[in-house]
Amino acid sequence: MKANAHLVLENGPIELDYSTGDLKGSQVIKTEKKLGELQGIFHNQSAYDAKDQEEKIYEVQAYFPVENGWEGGLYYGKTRIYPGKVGDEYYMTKGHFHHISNRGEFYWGINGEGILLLMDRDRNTWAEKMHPGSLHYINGHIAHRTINVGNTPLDFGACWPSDAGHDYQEILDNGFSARVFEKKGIPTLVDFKN
Ligand code: M6P
Ligand code: ZN
Repeated sequence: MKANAHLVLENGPIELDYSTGDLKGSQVIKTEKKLGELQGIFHNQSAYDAKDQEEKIYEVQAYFPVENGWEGGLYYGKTRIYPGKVGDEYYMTKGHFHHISNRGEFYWGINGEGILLLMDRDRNTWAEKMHPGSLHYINGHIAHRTINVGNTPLDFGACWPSDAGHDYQEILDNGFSARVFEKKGIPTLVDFKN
């Protein structure tokens, strides 16, 4: 019997490399953040100014199967943060709340050693260790930033609602209420609440 066209099995549009988390396929969107695009993010401004502004700090590969803002869809991302520091502060993402604040997100560690910094609307900040296999549920209303505290790239995956959006303003204006510095070779959470 002849197979119906709609019953023929095809590959999906995206393939996932499990060892690196890399996404492959024509629909993968790649973005990168150079140090010069992270103005105001790091604590030590003179150490920031002294560095090569063209250095790549992190890059994101993403799969957006539905239109931005679509209610009920999901987005998928893989981020790589390169190892390094500005002064004693480790390389990290900008960090954000969600534009629709109650939308949650999953993160999971793939390669490298990191810290997930979490902050509520009252500016209470706490942190979780990221490592290969770590899984992190980020509740709605919680700002999230990832930090590479190792000597190798930090790769992590993410999945979030397609209508969540990014709200960077609070972080650009006031930062997180804690930062992670290397102190005597050890990643140390330092309170910046006051
Ligand atoms: C993850 C997801 C993305 C986010 C990226 C980089 O992949 O949370 O939505 O854009 O990390 O983080 P940021 O946008 O804070 O720079
Ligand atoms: Zn998010």
